[in-house]
Amino acid sequence: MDRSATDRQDAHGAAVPAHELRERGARALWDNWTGASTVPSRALYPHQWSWDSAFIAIGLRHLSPLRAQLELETLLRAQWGDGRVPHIVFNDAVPLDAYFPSPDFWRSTTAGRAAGAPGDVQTSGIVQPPVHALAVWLVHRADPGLSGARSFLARLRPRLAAWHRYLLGARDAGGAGLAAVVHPWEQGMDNSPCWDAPLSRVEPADPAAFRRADLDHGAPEGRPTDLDYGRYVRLAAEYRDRRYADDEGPGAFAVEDPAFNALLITSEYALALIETELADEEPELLESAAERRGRADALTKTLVDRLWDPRRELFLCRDLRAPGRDGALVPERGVTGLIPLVLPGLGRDVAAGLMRTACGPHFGLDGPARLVPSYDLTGPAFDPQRYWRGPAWFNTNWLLEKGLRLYGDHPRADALRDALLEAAVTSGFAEYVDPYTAQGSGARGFGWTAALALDLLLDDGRSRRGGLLGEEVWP
Ligand code: 9WN
Repeated sequence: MDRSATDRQDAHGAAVPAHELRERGARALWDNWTGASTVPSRALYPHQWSWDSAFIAIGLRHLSPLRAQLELETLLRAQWGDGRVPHIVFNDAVPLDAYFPSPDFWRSTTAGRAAGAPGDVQTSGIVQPPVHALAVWLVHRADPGLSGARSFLARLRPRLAAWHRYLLGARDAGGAGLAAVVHPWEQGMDNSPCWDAPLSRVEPADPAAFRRADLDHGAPEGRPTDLDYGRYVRLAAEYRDRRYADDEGPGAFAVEDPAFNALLITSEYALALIETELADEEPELLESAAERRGRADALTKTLVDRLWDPRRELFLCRDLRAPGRDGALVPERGVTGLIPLVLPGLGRDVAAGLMRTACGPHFGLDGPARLVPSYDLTGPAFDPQRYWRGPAWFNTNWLLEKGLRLYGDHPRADALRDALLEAAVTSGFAEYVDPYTAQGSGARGFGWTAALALDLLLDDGRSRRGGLLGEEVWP
């Protein structure tokens, strides 16, 4: 039975039919729309965030392909000359004290000038996971006629190519081909226990030197600690003071992360599809597309070589600053380690191992968890309330739903889809939920929660058959 046609219950037990869910999701996205892009949350995150916008565009394409295109265009207009896509594009109309770190901390137009930061918009200087080529491709597919008429792909393709070039070049701090993140905010799972060891070497900034705006809106027991914030601030300030240069090597924190690289590989496949689509006009793009696919296949192998832990049957983070020639793997089980399930070239054994881990005691998919937690349910640092240290997030679960389908596990994917839709409604599109009870926390009417719920509800079934880009490698 297609559950999208059946009712779900809201927090008060009232039935919510599918059309009402669509209505509520659309309203949340409208409330967060600022005219050219969407904020994750009006109060807590009142600017444009990079990977949020990519996920939001993936949902928006079902409501308004035009708005979905504008969302991505606005973000990519703020790209720096060296190819990086900043993790925040600031809205000038928002007061400086509404979010920390604000534009006067990042100083992109001055400190970022040598790296090519744009002069007409203020941004941060770090990045977030590269979900953009995937989003651009899916948005194009939602309305190829409109996309063609607006030269959507042709205009964004060079920007996406420069973005990937930056990550695969300047950010290859480990020298093996994978991109490294130089700040926990870059990976997007800010205070994951996976960062505890690499962050412990970072001297925290003086707490008197900054004021946390997040605590004006979020409960302290759900947010990262002051000590973590001190370290985030120190790392970002040092990068800024190095003028955001990558050529002298990374600072105190450099990590090869499984999810970040799996999304980069996925986006390489998506960019190859974009290039193939444009090859009628520019035939040389066919060669580039073939190279890109080859590179994505090879990077998948590198990911397995460098980050797969056969004993834990999970991908781990590689801390490049740990003692040792190649740094060391971080022995923490984070949801980041499951995300490579979206990759078609993993190989049967690795994919089967990942699925066992998702369903076993650490992530509880077949057991006590309603949604996959951000961190090991049995881990010493597990906390069902505190940001990325336990709660379940909608974007990671949406990715896992696609991975399960890619490897042919439709019953589990269907169950996860239902659980996500249910949790989205009952929580009022919460930023994250308790993995056991699905009780919501953080912001409500949160952008990617609404967008990805809409995507699960409204996709045409093609992606439900086989992964993010429609492949099915293991029937
Ligand atoms: C820092 C906007 C962002 C998400 C991140 C999430 C949180 C910011 C913060 O909010 O990070 O970038 O202030 O905590 O961790 O994934 O993109 O929704």
